[in-house]
Amino acid sequence: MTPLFDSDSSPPSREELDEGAALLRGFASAKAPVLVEEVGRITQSAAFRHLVTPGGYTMSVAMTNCGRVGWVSDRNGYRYDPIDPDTGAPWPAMPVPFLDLAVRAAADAGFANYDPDACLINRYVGGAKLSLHQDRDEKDAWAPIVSVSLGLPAVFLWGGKRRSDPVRRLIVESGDVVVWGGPARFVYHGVAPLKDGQHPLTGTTRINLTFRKVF
Ligand code: MD3
Ligand code: FE
Repeated sequence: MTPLFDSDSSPPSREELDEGAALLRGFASAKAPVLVEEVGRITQSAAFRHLVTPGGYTMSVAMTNCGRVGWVSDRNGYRYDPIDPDTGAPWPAMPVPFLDLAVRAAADAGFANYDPDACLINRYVGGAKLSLHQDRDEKDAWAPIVSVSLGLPAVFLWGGKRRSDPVRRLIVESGDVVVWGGPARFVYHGVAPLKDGQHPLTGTTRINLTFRKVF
């Protein structure tokens, strides 16, 4: 008999974080090994790299993309680009298990017919962090961003619509999915420096998939 859930994890649950924002604990747990395997495949043709911000800082998080466009940054600014600037080739296609998971998670959180064009893949090692920011380069301001956490746990920083708003801290673990759209779409957020550790799926790293509707 196939167990419904891994013996070491709880059944999936949904928590409304805010209007338009839902935390689906364990939603991706059953598919996590397949998702990590697909990340390995993607990075064979589009390797993880440390992007440089327009301010000249090299990001501690390593990134790559799959889908019709990818998020990139350099000294000239941020953009979505159909071409990987490191290879000159289009980004790898979005794997079916990625798309399937993102669409099911969005629907579960109340966003029907989700149709993401991009998936940014972030890799954190101990000490890597993502400073407080808004994701505002996407044309569709209502469609959700779907975030899938894999591997080591992290502390999400969850603020408000203004940078100066108070910030909540939320622990996310492997298999947890956050969907934020509609009124929660432009909330400031980030990730606190990752604590060192070992995870059976991802070793010394945390991987986060963020699905976006760009066009
Ligand atoms: C959004 N990456 O790549 S969600 C990004 O864990 C990015 O790598 C995060 O933000 C990561 O642009 C994924 C983190 C997060 C936490 C709280 C939020 C996003 C949020 C609260 C509101 C809206
Ligand atoms: Fe973000």
